[in-house]
Amino acid sequence: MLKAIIFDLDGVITDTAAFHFIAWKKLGERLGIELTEAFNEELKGVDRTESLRRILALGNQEDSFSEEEKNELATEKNDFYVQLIQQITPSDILPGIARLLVELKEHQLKIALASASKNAPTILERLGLSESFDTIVDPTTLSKGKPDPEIFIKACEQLAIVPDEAIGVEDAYSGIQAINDAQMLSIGIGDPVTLSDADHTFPTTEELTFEKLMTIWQL
Ligand code: B16
Ligand code: MG
Repeated sequence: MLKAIIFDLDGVITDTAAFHFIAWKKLGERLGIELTEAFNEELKGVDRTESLRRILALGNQEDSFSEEEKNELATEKNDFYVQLIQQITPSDILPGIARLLVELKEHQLKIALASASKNAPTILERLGLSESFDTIVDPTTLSKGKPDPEIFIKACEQLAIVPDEAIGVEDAYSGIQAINDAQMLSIGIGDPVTLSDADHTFPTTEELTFEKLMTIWQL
């Protein structure tokens, strides 16, 4: 029996990738590392520390900083990112999501957030969606990031359900791997080729309706 839907944040509930890009690009410019939008795509769903490691590796600067200095660089990026996300409003909720969340609640389905972002609670608040979620996984409590299934398994534990009673929704390849390895039904939002491992894909969140989710669950 379907009991819950577990959502990723960036790329599913709202699009914060552009803000992450602006903030990483600014840090990159200071360090003499040029970031492209294509490279930013690969950072989707990847946590802050690992994103910084990949950026420094891109500029062959991985060994140029101590762990403490790397923490300072990550903080510098985050401070700028936090400033940028203050401009988020409920109008930034991706199409169809607000309605879907209401319908899930009307049908007594639980709703959880499984985001790598430590800023997720702030973003949900800016979107006016804090009350819509029954639980949020705290990424600081995890030992491994996506594609490890830990975050989705933890979301199920927090909801007191088992993974085969839930659907996971993700826009990133690594997130789909995490959902699949958690033994949950996976829904991808985006390019069906990139997300070919998902059980089902929708090109945008607009197509992700309550009716379609129910049909997929009953297949
Ligand atoms: P923060 P998701 C991820 O969110 C983003 O896609 C990724 O680009 C970001 O680096 C990560 O959160 C960590 O975010 O720096 O705010 O902790 O897709 O897992 O919702
Ligand atoms: Mg995402």
